[in-house]
Amino acid sequence: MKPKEQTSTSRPSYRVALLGTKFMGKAHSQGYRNVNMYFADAPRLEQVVICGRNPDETEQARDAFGWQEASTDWQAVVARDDIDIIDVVTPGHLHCAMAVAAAEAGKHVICEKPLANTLDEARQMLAAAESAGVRHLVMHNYRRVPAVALAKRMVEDGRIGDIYHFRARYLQDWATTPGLELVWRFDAKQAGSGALGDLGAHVIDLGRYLCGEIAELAGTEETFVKQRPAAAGSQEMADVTVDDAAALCVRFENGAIGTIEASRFAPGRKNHNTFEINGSRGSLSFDLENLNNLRFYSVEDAGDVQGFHEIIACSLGKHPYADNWWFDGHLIGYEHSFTHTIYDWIQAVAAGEPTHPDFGDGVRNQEVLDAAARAFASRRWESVG
Ligand code: SOE
Repeated sequence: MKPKEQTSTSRPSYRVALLGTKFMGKAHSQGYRNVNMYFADAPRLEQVVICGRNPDETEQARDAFGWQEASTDWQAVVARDDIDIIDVVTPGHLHCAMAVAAAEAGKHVICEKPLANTLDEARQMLAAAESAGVRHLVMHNYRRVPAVALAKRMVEDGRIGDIYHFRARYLQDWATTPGLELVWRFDAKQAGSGALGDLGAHVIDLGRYLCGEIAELAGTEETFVKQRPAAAGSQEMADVTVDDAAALCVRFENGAIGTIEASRFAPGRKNHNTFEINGSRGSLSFDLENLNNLRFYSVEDAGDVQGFHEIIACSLGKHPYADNWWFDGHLIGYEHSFTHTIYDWIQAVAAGEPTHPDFGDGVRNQEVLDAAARAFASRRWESVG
């Protein structure tokens, strides 16, 4: 086998506007720039306009990320009739206003995770998208890391049997940087929550995707550094108003039990989004810091070779998305998960079909985050939803 060839066919095209210019602006732009190069059957995507607050920074992003225009007026961009898709990659406090305006303007909408800062906002976003009859997606990109998509296929095929455990943690350490100022992720008004919503939302989505709905939970949170410089180099200190870390104990509707952790205070863990699923016929284990690989243990293996297999999930004709990239073993990276997500999304938009995770998944995710906040306060088990 060999990678798919590029075929030039006349295909529908979609004009995109991106609201946001920072880290996620770069990651999403990379996806828009590459989807037509590597996925020959994808509708054409046109990077029309990128929006930001600062004119100079937005112009730099336009030039660097391959957009035709730059704007600092997101409302005007959302109202344009030459835009088909709005992609929201701003801090969480802007998600609801932007996504609702986009839906009401008849645009298909992508939004970064978590969908919103509150359950009420998330429900407003879903209602607006459904009422407008537009397609909607929340960018839980890790579902489309090939090794994770392979894990999903293996669970669905019964390769690990009935699920007993989902054990997951998403650990980073950037917040332990000495003297780090109060960036927006430490401010509840902008971010909603801290590690719980930023990192925990990803793990909650993977738990829902791979193991089913979470029924109830208990948990705790901590803010280890309670004040930070109000701005870089400032002597004035400001309060951190979100969690630095959270730990949950969860029970799934199907009877499985598990643990979910999210922390920005794990020195040495740079982007350590890892899960293990244990079932009646075997186990699966994944680590984003080794994202091409999936580890699989099967009780079917004969005694003398029992052990975790290390699967390199990028083989042509075998693994999700592999045919669109390179020959076996050439590996891919974090950014490819955005390209895969945008590819599946635009295929669904063109076909007039829903794709997941949609805003309904975003609401379910927000219900888990909301239950976690209630559990932190009550110090009791809380139901989800
Ligand atoms: C946090 O640092 C972060 O950028 C998350 O916000 C992203 O969702 C994750 O993919 C990488 O880490």
